[in-house]
Amino acid sequence: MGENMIVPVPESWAGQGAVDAATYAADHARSIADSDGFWRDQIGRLDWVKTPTRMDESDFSESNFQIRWFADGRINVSANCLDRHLAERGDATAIIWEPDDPTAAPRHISYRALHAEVCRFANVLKAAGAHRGSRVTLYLPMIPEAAVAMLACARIGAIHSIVFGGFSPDALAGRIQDCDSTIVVTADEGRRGGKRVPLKANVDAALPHCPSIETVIVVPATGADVPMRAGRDLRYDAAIAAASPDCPPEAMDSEDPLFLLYTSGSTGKPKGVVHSSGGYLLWAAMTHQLCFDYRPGEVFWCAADVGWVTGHSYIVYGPLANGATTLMYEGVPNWPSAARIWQVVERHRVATLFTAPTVLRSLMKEGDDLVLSTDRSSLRLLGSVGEPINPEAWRWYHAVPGEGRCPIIDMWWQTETGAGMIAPLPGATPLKPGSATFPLPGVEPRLLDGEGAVLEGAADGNLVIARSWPGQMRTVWNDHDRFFQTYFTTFPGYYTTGDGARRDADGYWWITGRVDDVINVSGHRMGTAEVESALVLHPKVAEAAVVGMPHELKGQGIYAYVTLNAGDEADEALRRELVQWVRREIGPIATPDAVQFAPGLPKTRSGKIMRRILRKIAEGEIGALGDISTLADPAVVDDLVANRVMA
Ligand code: 6R9
Repeated sequence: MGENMIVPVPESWAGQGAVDAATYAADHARSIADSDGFWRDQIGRLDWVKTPTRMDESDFSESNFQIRWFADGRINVSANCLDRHLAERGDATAIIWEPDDPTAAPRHISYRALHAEVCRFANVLKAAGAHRGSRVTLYLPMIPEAAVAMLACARIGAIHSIVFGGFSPDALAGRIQDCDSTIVVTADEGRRGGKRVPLKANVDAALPHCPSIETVIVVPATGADVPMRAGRDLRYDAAIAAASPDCPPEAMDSEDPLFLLYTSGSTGKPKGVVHSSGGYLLWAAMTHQLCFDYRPGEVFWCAADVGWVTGHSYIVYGPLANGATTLMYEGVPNWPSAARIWQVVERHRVATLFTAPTVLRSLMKEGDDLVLSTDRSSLRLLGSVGEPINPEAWRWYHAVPGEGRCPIIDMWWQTETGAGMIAPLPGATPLKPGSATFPLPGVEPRLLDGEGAVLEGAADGNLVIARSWPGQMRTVWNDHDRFFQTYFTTFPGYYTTGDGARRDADGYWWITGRVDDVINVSGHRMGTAEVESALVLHPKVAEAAVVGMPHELKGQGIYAYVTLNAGDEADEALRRELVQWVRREIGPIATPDAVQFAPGLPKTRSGKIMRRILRKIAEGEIGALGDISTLADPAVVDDLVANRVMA
């Protein structure tokens, strides 16, 4: 039914959007046929210290591999997000901060005030030794100081690496060690859903393993009394008060890294995805403006965390580059009640809400009354990101919160792509519930079969991208070879996304989910290998295999098969201990939903675990295990099926 249902551009939008259907078609066609000319027109979205004359110089081939855009341009990202807005909208609100506690006062921070604070903090960072190219790790709650710290790094050309506040001390340590950052910016504690997160204590637990760190800057977010180590730890408030508000922006090369962000892949440790200054900012700004039809004065709310790429591009860089008012929410959407998200919309007259399907599914089951008890007349647009949105959630989002009048912008993209790639434009694109619709200008998606042959017309296959775009990641931190191997060798000449997709008879794109060993839990990427490594660190675990399983709210849940060392007893206490163990090793987002003790795992004669079979069992599709004759010991399958865990 989904494929045939078309939701037309609403009356109220006809002729209203910045881009109509004909303009979109012409722009997309030109971006492919005359890429150079198209981008020469787009670079004017930003203020350059030196306007680039060179556009795309990327090449996906092995012999000449490079991703490079606007190479002779010079730019400062913080100046684009702050300074250039001061003359016209210095007193306009840049950030509205909504605190976790609904009875606490929100903050409104003007562009002028944000600019001053960023300059001061940039001077604090400089005094602590940060400079062009050095790495600064940010481990912060959702407070305005997170945006200040990002922009302050950008101002002096230091590279920020944000680590989500839900990650454990070990995960934090690994991400500090990989990039040898010299400074950590954190808070005494974070607040989320009425609970406290001991951020400074986590930093203290991580740092014995991080010799590169010289300075820790601590924002007093809750006022908790945390130990401060003399000579290493500084208080943010005291340092800011003593710093000069004068800090000229550093002129960076377009290709200089702006930030790195660790993300999970199908193998090995998380990769430090490196994004550029010029190309990334242009992509974030352009997609924010086109997809959300941003209009001056409106309140834009991306309800993500700055610890994920969505927060980077659509809480901070895209909106601020466009001079928007961006809402930053400290808490979670369903606390103290499932009405909170809509109460925030009402309180701040939000025009655009951008959230994840997992949030919608959890709110949907609480019924419509909580939504209907709020005034959502300010809403003009609704966005969805992070995972495929199921048509039921889409229709609910559209009909109930959106009152049938707000287009749903289902935007497909990845940490690696910098910002949106496949998404509707609200005034131009008739929608289909569950489809991300069409590629944005500059994006050339293709479908390939398993052998790499291009599929035309209506088809199902591997989603790849045939040419570079400005926001594409430039490398994996410290491992350019891994970058090439991971993304450009499966299908030579293409960027491999790791997602599967279908193109229907009308040309609409439907993302079907990951085709690799990455699972998507509540819109958060998790490498199955990471959870397995955490499990086998436990002294009683001999071997572990982790797969995704369908989960009503989370989209996918984590299903772990665990083989114990000989002599160790499988019982409920150990099961609970292993769940806690993984939470402690990685963080609560990696909490296994099901743990099955297995005397053996299904392996080929060459010793490879056959995950296909494990996935089917976790999914409960035990009638469809396929060919198991190549297994070294087909009998293990009977045991796995018999002892399947219902989560
Ligand atoms: C932005 C972000 C990327 C993976 C991606 C895909 C899934 C994201 C989606 C979507 C279907 C959408 N994904 N948006 N699937 N429709 N609108 O989420 O980045 O954390 O790197 O995850 O998320 O599977 O490959 P990231």
